[in-house]
Amino acid sequence: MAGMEQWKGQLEQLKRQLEPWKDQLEQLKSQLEPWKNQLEQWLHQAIEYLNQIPPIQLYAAIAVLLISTLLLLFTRLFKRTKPNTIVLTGLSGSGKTVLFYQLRDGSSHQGTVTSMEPNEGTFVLNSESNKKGKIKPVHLVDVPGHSRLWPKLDEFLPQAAGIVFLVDSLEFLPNLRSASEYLYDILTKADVVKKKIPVLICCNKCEKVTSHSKDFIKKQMEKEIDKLRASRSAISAADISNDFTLGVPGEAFAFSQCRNKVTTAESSGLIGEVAPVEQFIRECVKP
Ligand SMILES: Nc1nc2c(ncn2[C@@H]2O[C@H](COP(=O)(O)OP(=O)(O)O)[C@@H](O)[C@H]2O)c(=O)[nH]1
Ligand SMILES: [Mg+2]
Repeated sequence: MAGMEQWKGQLEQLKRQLEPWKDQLEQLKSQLEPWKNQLEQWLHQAIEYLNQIPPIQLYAAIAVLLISTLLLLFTRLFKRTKPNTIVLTGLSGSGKTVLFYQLRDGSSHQGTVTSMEPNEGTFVLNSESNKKGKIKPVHLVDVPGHSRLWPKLDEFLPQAAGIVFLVDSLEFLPNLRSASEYLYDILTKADVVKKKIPVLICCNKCEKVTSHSKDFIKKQMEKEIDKLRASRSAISAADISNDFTLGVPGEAFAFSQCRNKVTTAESSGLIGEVAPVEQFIRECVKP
């Protein structure tokens, strides 16, 4: 019983404390009164105005408003889900790491990095850092092209907006077979085929006079992939290791037969001739 009394007392106290607040609220209410009247008047005017407009015009206006809001929402949603990952890959020694730093910092960081782990970063390209306005950053990953690490590629492909496949155009012929095998595997990946992820075959180290041209490299790789296709389709019947087949049956393989866009370019990460790569990246990830 005593507990109850105490409680009651506390409640009384609280009530007394709230009293001044009540007054203030009352005051605020009276201050808002003229506003309320004004608002009511406006509302009245608005309704009267609306009554004067022919209904068709009114419906049209509402429809336009609705559609534009929906469109806005839709584009927002769409934009957010668009991938911005560019995968930089190719055989070891083709110049991925140098190119990565060249794109990010505008310098090659010669000899400071020898990592088997992917280099990864999200940034605005160095060449764009002086541009005004908001530029969408690119998520660039340097995926080592060692067979043991190929699963790494699968990790990044689902979010890839584009693939830069680096080829060493100095030491091209000794690596032709393995580079073509790697490219073959990329071009037959389900993600790449279904999402039509663009691939840039980037013939790197082009500043050297002894380097091979992109046309030569393209032709040689097409020939090599054509050979691979024949041998692999013989295996595939029993053991399907590739997600998709390449090219048109009965025709010599050409990159133009791929469902995704495959283009070639020449670059030199070492001396910073990377404009074609930057252009490719910006075609895949709109700024
Ligand atoms: N001449 C020349 N050498 C390059 C170029 N890019 C990279 N290299 C050299 O090629 C070697 C391998 O480069 P790196 O970026 O580590 O290749 P990664 O294994 O693909 O990451 C290094 O000795 C680089 O200095 C280039 O554009 N021109
Ligand atoms: Mg590297």
